[in-house]
Parts: sequence; structure tokens; C-alpha cells
Amino acid sequence: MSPPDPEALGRRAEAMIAELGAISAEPGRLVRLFLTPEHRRAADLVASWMRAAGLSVSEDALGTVRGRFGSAKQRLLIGSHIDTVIDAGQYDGPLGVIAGILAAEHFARTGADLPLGIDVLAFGDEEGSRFPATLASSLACAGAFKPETLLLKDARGIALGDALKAYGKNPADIPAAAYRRDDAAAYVEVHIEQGPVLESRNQPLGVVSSIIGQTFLLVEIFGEAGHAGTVPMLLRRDAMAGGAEAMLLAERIARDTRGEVVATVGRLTVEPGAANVIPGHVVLMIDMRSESDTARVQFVERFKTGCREIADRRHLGLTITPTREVPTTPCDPGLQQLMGQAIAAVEGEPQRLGSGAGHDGQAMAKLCPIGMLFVRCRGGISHNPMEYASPRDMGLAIVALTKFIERFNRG
Ligand code: HGY
Ligand code: MN
Ligand code: MN
Repeated sequence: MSPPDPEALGRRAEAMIAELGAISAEPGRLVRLFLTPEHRRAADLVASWMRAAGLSVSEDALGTVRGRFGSAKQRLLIGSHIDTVIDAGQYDGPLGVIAGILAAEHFARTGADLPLGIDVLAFGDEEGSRFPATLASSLACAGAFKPETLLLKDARGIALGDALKAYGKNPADIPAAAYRRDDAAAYVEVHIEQGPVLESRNQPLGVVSSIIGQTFLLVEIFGEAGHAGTVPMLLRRDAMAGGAEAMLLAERIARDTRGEVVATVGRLTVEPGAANVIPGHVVLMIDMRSESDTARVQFVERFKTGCREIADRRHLGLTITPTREVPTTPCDPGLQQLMGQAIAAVEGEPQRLGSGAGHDGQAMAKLCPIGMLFVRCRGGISHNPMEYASPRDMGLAIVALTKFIERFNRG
């Protein structure tokens, strides 16, 4: 078997990233949401790559495209997601699917008789950019999909279950999408780091130790809409001012944790939204994360208490609804060790680092041991069209993945 060439693999990966990155709902920026026409086009493109790589292709009830190599009952699962955030970069997700396809192709091309089969999985809903849920497709593979998720609605009021049927799937088939526990040997994912650590250490690749825990809260604040010119300041019930205080509270108490907890308000809606009307209703989504589940839970309680104090003082209504609760997920020590050996066999000193980003591995960890390989990204930038990983680093990651697969198959 001729050794895989990182330069050639990197160039191919770069071309595939660009081809997939061109599939967007909007002309001027990358937006590719779960169960949309863009998801369909991206899934079809990925399926064509899988077939060209010598994999047999299927699609499950949540739209996950599965490329299968080898007939062994026990499978090594390799995947990532093809959905994106709004105004996304092109690498977050697609790199992991492309790396899986090109690594599997290496074995398919040479007819390697591996003890484990390989399934490359392209998930359609990791970001949770369309519905107030996340990891829906990987949870289905892990047998942990909750039926109530089908009732969740997107910004246009379309329920996930209806979108699934419109996509040509039957929710009744969801249970069949789950892998049997003893068929899934492990799940591994290649992903850009989405942070600055590898670049700061001048290393192309890293082993992930754990994936950060997350709590998302939907905070609704109810005040009283009124005339911006006639209502005295002290008589107002200004939902926006209350929301602003809540956002600054989150920032202040997160800073107090000296890096143990991070908090972000990335989405805010203000109603009625006219410049000359005191806002009567504000909705903000707050994202809170920590590698320590204890620190995250304590932070959430402190934030909720602070919000109630703000609402009482300002005579505002307040509801706080958790929409995401994912514990910190450790990567399997054995897989970390094998991934480190694979990196060492390719280039550099294997770096070990935690992931501040969430990943499908948090769902797949409910099924089997998980491992992740991080790839350096320029400036640590992600969730931003400036996101970039060099062809050389991508090629090194794919070669490291093939070496991981060889080692893992040797047992
Ligand atoms: O939000 C995250 O960390 C991931 O990109 N969904
Ligand atoms: Mn992301
Ligand atoms: Mn991602």
C-alpha cells in the first residue's frame, strides 16, 4: 500500500472544502441549515464523493449521509457535520467529513482487509442554527434522539418533524438509525481547533482531551411598550434596558471566574423594534460553557438569581428556559493515546488540548468511546468567513487519521 501523500491529500481537501463551501442559502455569505435545500445539495455532493472513494452510500432518517467501507460487523465511525452557523467559515464540520472520506478511500483503493469496517458520517445538525436543538442527527445515530425534538420550531414556525417529512424522511424510521452498541467500536472526528492554541505552539495537529460542557438559556423579558417621548424614565418598564443589564451581568460574572466559565449572548430580538417605542419584549439566547460541570452549573444559578433581581427591580416579567444542556465529555484515554502516536508518526509533538467548541462527539459518546484530532487554524478564527486551515495541515491530519485507523485496527 503506497503511503498516503499529505501534499496531494491537502490539495484535494482544499478543493473539496471550496466546492462544499459554495453551497449556501445566501449569495454573499455561507449559511447552510439543517433540512434545507442547501443541506440536500451538500448531502448529494458528499454522497458523490463517498461513492467515488469506493464507499457504499446510504442516508438515515435524520438525513445523515453514511459512507461504508468493509463488511465487518464492528464499525469504526468517522464523521463530522455539514451544517453551518450563519455567515460561517468553510472548514467547521466539512473538514472532518472530507478527512474521513479521503482516509477511507486510502484503504478502499488498496482493498485493505481491516478487521473493522469504516463508516464515514456526514451529520446535518450539529450547530443547531435552525432549530433550538443541537446534535439531533448524531444523537439519532447514538440511539439517544428524543422524540420531543420533532416538535421544536424554527424561526418561521416550522416544526422539525414537518421539515424532516418535507426532506423526504419518515420520523417512524428514526429508531432504526441507531447503531447497536456492540457494533460501534469507536467514533473519531477531525476538526479545526477553532482556537489559537496549536498555532501559538507552532504545531499542526493536536489530540483533544475533552469537549466542553454547555448550557443554553432562552431568556424572555416582558415590559411595557410605550411612547419614547412621553413616558418619564422612572415610570418605564423597558424590556431592552433589562435585557442589557442581564447581558452585562453575564459578562461580569463570567469575567469573575477568571476563564473557568465563558458566556455569550449571540442572539437578541427586540419587540416591537421601532426606534421611537420603548421595547416591551426582549428575547436573548445565552451560551454558557465550562470544562468544569460544577462551575458551569454554579454560574447558571448565579446568572438566574441575578436576572430575577433585575426583573424585580425594574418591574419586568421574566422567563428562563434551558434549551441545551450538554455535560463536559471526556475523550477516551486509549483513543487519545493512539491519536497521539499517529500524530507523532506524521509530524510534530502531539499536543493535548480541551475543546471550547461543542462537537458531535458529545452525542456519539452516548454510544461508544470517542476521540478527536484537532487541526491548526489561522488565528484560531472560526464561526467567521475568515476561517482557514492550510492544505498542508489538512493533508497531515488525513495521513494521521489513516495511521490512527491502522493502529486502532491492530487492537
Ligand atoms: O457552538 C459550538 O461550539 C459548535 O460549533 N456547535
Ligand atoms: Mn461550529
Ligand atoms: Mn463544528
